[in-house]
This record gives sequence, structure tokens and C-alpha cells, in this order.
Amino acid sequence: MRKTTITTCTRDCPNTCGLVATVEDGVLVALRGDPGHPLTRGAACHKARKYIRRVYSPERVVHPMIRRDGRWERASWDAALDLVAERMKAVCAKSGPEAILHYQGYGERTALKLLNRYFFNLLGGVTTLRGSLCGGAGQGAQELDFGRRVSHDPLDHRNSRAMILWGRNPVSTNISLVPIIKDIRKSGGKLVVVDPVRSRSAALADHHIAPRPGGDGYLAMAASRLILSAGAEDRGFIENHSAGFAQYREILGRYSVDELCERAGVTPADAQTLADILMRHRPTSILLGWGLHRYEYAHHMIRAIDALGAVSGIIGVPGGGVSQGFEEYGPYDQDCWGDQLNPPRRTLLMPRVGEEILNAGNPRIRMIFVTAANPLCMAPNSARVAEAFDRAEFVVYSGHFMDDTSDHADVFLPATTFLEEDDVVASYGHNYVGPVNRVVEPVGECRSEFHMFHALAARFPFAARFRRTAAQWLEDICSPIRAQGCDLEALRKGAFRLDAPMVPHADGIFATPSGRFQFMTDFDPSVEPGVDPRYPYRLLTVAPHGYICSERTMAEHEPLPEVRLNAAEARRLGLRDGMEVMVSSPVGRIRALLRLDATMRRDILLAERGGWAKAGHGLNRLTRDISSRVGQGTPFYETSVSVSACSGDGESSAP
Ligand SMILES: Nc1nc2c(c(=O)[nH]1)N[C@H]1C(S)=C(S)[C@@H](COP(=O)(O)OP(=O)(O)OC[C@H]3O[C@@H](n4cnc5c(=O)[nH]c(N)nc54)[C@H](O)[C@@H]3O)O[C@H]1N2
Ligand SMILES: Nc1nc2c(c(=O)[nH]1)N[C@H]1C(S)=C(S)[C@@H](COP(=O)(O)OP(=O)(O)OC[C@H]3O[C@@H](n4cnc5c(=O)[nH]c(N)nc54)[C@H](O)[C@@H]3O)O[C@H]1N2
Ligand code: SF4
Ligand SMILES: [Mo]
Repeated sequence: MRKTTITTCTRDCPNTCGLVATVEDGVLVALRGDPGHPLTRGAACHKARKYIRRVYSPERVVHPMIRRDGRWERASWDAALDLVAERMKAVCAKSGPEAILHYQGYGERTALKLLNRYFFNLLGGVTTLRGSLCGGAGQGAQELDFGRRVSHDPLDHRNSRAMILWGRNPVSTNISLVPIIKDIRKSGGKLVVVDPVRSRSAALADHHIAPRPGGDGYLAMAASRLILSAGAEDRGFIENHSAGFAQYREILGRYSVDELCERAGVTPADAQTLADILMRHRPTSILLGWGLHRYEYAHHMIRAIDALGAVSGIIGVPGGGVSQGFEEYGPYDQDCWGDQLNPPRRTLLMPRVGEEILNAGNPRIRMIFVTAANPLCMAPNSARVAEAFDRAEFVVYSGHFMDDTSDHADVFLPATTFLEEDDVVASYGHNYVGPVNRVVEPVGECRSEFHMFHALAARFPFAARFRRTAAQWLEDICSPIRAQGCDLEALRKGAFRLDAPMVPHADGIFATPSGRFQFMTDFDPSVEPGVDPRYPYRLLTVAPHGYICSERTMAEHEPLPEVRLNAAEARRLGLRDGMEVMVSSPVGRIRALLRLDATMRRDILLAERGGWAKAGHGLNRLTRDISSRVGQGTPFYETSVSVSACSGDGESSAP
């Protein structure tokens, strides 16, 4: 029997594709793009096809497990949930609910996920996280300039006569932008990629500008100066819709264009190229990526780019804008999180989660419950995170595979994938909300987190307040979507475009205190960290092309992670292609396989994030756990490293 079902990909990816799943005799055999999806239009990435292998992987954990005397044993759901409930009750009775930390990750961000936190709020309100491992800094910076971060609908980029991908690599991370880019170029428009690395997207570009990591603010200021000195700025916008221009201009006046370019690590010709694109290809759209967020002073860069957009007259204009992301939890009834049920509870800063858990007192963190995350691999300074998890008495892990985090857990609750559950998902890359329709029966004994928390709630006095069907809950959670005229039955059949502007700020009104676009007025580069000569290379751990974050299996790992270094730099260090090297940072070190690259900047070491520590990867053993100054983001790239040859015994030796 062959059957097709439409659904939506819920993986941590801004594309949020509409999919068509084909099932034969109850087994998923194909996962393709849904041609009926208005934005993703039948495209889906190679990772979608590969996902079938993940669903049926022999490594997938498909039964609840309890660790006894250090060894995992298969358990029934009743035994696992009884144990979890018993420990929760004991911790709450003795230390209060804030002794429990709920760590909700980015693995799946659907409507029903709101109920995970609702459960913990019914429990009395536990410790949760604040800040972000992903987009915090960019959001915080854009809120300062625009009041709210609102992006152009991706379909509006079709009106662009040029596009600047700034720290973003959609060929790997956001494929539905690729046909739009190709169309812009086909009609004579230009693509500029600003990225220290020659990414796959740079290969599509007319111009690739490679600033030093974190140097983008100066590049943006240089281009802005050039536009101003050509008299090509948008006077009308500046006078009628902005605030702070005089101070911004004063900041620009502190440097010559050459000085700015030098600080950015680019040539004056690069800055001129950027300015020329903005002056001659009106309108140009600027798309900010997440690569820009991972710096302590990310707001210096992002605010300077926003200001460049304002000077060049692309704000509020079709085909223009400085766009970044969308609110994936935005379209739901926020009361369903349940935060209003309790007074405000303790939160821990996500970018420093290891340290924060270790320092939490009164009560200390005694129990950790992880959903859809792999913090032991993906949070910075993972050795510290491991120490923190080991300090907790009891760790519950809901997930798919025996990854780095489950290695520190006491109970493993096997979760379904999106192909085995009914839900609704919005996107952080566009304005459509889509149906998650169950395509196959849950593999083994896997349960959706909704059913997990439902069964767990049944063990508590508040059971009745959770006890409703998923469909009933979705009616409530999605009530704002229903109010926009989309009933859930219609949503099961296809994506719905939320009520969101195609072109934000077209009315020239901003949600800032002045109601105007706010130019940056407090730029002080003296606070930015300098380079420690012992660690001369900036470690960039970027999104891999083949995987999403740490979603892999043990079998999919090469023995060592690859790191890429400029070839001349490697020669200077006496290192050769294919050599095993030791990469050291102020917080840790790892072994890696060295690859040389003749085209790369000399001041970076490039690697792909997401490989597991237990498989010999674990790049976050190197990263520093600090928080961005604005937006509580995680400056993963604020880590500098040294590279040296490995001697056989695991000690590093100077070349
Ligand atoms: N294939 C795949 N797709 C994914 C993911 C994945 O892991 N794999 N992850 C998903 C997630 S969680 C996210 S947040 C998004 C991320 O999506 P993107 O932002 O597109 O991807 P990143 O690799 O995080 O960063 C983009 C680029 O920023 C560059 N960069 C680093 N530092 C700087 C800098 O100082 N200046 C400039 N101009 N550029 C810089 C990097 O070299 C990189 O090429 O992708 C999502 N999609
Ligand atoms: N060094 C370095 N580290 C980084 C970054 C970087 O650029 N460099 N980028 C950061 C970014 S942008 C992000 S978003 C974070 C991601 O950080 P995390 O969210 O902690 O990590 P993921 O690898 O996405 O792990 C998500 C897990 O959830 C599982 N999962 C998926 N759906 C479900 C579900 O419904 N229920 C349950 N229980 N599990 C599910 C997946 O199988 C996967 O194991 O990592 C950050 N870490
Ligand atoms: S991973 Fe991203 S691009 Fe691939 S199918 Fe899912 S949403 Fe689409
Ligand atoms: Mo992310």
C-alpha cells in the first residue's frame, strides 16, 4: 500500500519546507519537497532525503532507558515516568521547584512545545534559560535600531536589484533563497557575499568580500562614508524617519575610509564595491546571517550595517531592507507557556550555562530535564557544561540518539521525530505556518513530547489541567492564527501565510522610543577584545553543509574533525595537509585533521560545528562561555586558538 501525506519539516532550519512523504506498507520511503508550498515550492534539501535513514537508524533509541549502576537498561514507559515523577516530587518537596532546570533546545520548535514549559509551570515554576545559543545578539541589536526585529518576506527579495548576504550561507542553510538569488542575477542584478570564509554561497556571488572575523562594522562604516561623500544618501529618510544621525556621522568622522578598511581587514576597493552596489543597484536587500551574531560586540557590527541600510535608502522599501529572522514561536497564544501561573522564576544565562548551573545556589540545581537539545555538544565550553551536569543528582534526557548529553543522563525518554507526530510549525525564516501531519506510526515505543508530558502530568495532582487531546490544545495555542482566518482543519492541508508585512516599516514608523529609526550613537571600539599572540587564529565553527547542528549518529563521524588553515600560514608553522594537529584555546584542546586552503584568510581556523565529543569531535571544548553585550547571545567565534603538530602520545609539540 502506497500513500502520500503532506507535512512540514520541523528541523532547526529557517527554510521550514513543505514536504510530501511517501509511505509504503507503513514504512517511510521518500521525503520530497511539496510543490504546493507557496514559498519552498517543491524544493527540499539533501538532508531531507537522508533524514529517512535517521528515523530508522539502528542507533536510534526507541525504548525508554534507565541507567542503573552506570549501565543503561531498557525500561517500560511506566517505570521510567514513575521514576522521573518520584524524583521530581522529592526535589520539589525538599528544595522547591527551582532546584529543577528545564533546558529546552532548538531541535524542534513546534506549537505543542509550548506545553513542555506549561508542564513545568504547573509543577510550580522551575528554573529555565534566558538568552540564546542562536540568534540573541542580532535580535537585540536590531531591536535597538528598529524597535522590533521584523524582516522582509523572502518573496519580496524578488524585487531586489542586488542582494548582500552578510555572514550568511543559504546554499547550505536556507535553500529557498537560492532560486531568488539566481533570479536576481538573471535579470542583471548582483550578489555580494560578505564572509571571512569562501562559503558555498560565495561561489554564487559577483563579489566576495572577506573581512576579518568581527570586522564588519568598520566595513559598513567605510561604505557609508563613501555613500555620504558621493552625496548619494537618502536625505528624506534620514531627516523624516531617523534619530541620532548627527552622532552617527560624528562616529564616522573619527576615521578615514582607509583606516576603516584596515580595521575591517579589507581593501578600499572592497568598500567601494559595496558602496557602488548600494548606490547603483537600487533597491538592494541586505540579509544578515547568524554568523554575525557569534561575537561579544556583535551589536557593533549589526548596528553599523543597519545604519548603512538607512543611509543608502533601503529601509521600508520593496526589494530593500536589512533582514534577519522571524519569530518561530510568535504566532501562538503566549499564555500557553503558563508563565503567568507563578511569580517570575529563576533563569540561567544560556551562553554560560555550565558556569551558571555550577554557581546556582538557594536552591542549587539538583535535577535537569533536557528536551530537544544537545548542550554537552552545542553549548560553549563543554567541559564546564559536563561538570555542571555531573553535579546534578538526576538528569532526564528526551531525544533520539545516545549523544553527548545522554551520556550524562539517568533516564532516556525516546522522542518521536516530526514524521511520527501531529503538530503545527512556524518558521524563523519566513512567514508561513505549516501542518505537521503524522506520516508513520511512532518507531518502537517512541512518544511525542506532548504524550510524554501528558503521561507525566497524570502522576501529579494537576493532571486534570493538562489532560486534553493534542487537537484541543492546538485549538488554544493556535487561537491567534485562527483569528487570522485559518482553521486548523484547513491548516492540515497546507501552509498558511501569517498576517505579516511583505515590506516592514513601509509607513516610516518604528517601534523605538522616538518612533524613528535609531542610528547607532555609542560606538566605542576600545572595549573590544584584542588578539592574544599565543592564540593567533580565530576559530570559526560554522554550519556544516551535510548536517544540521549535532543531528548525527556515531557511525556518521570521521575519526577526527577537519580544520582548515591558510596554506602559507601552515607552511610557516611547518604543518602539512592531512596532518594530525592539536588545536588549543584558553579553555581546552582537541585533536583534528588539518586541511590547507590557499584562498583563505590567514587569521582564521575554519571548522564545522556539531560533531560529538564522544566521537572525538566536540569543538565546543574549545569555545569560551561568554555572553554578547547586547541580546544575551553566545559569542562562539570569540575564541582564538593555536595549531601545532601532534606527537604520538597526545601531547602537543611546537613545530
Ligand atoms: N546545513 C545546515 N543548515 C543549517 C544548520 C546547520 O547546522 N547545517 N543550522 C541551522 C541553524 S541552527 C542556524 S542558526 C542557521 C545559520 O545559518 P547561517 O547564518 O547561514 O550559517 P552559519 O554557518 O551559522 O554562518 C554563516 C556564515 O557566517 C560567516 N561568518 C562568521 N563570522 C563572520 C563575521 O565576522 N563576519 C561575516 N561577515 N561573516 C562571518 C561564516 O563563515 C559562515 O559562512 O542555519 C540553519 N541551517
Ligand atoms: N561552536 C559552535 N557551537 C554552536 C554554534 C556555532 O556556530 N558554533 N551554533 C549554535 C546554534 S546556531 C544553535 S541553534 C545551537 C543548537 O543547539 P542544540 O539545540 O542544543 O543542538 P542540536 O544539535 O540542534 O540538537 C537538537 C537535538 O534535538 C533532537 N530533536 C529534534 N526534535 C526533537 C523533539 O521533538 N524532541 C526531542 N526530545 N528531541 C528532538 C535532535 O535529534 C537533536 O539531537 O548550537 C549552537 N552551538
Ligand atoms: S532541513 Fe531545511 S532545507 Fe532541508 S527539508 Fe528541512 S527545512 Fe527544508
Ligand atoms: Mo541556530
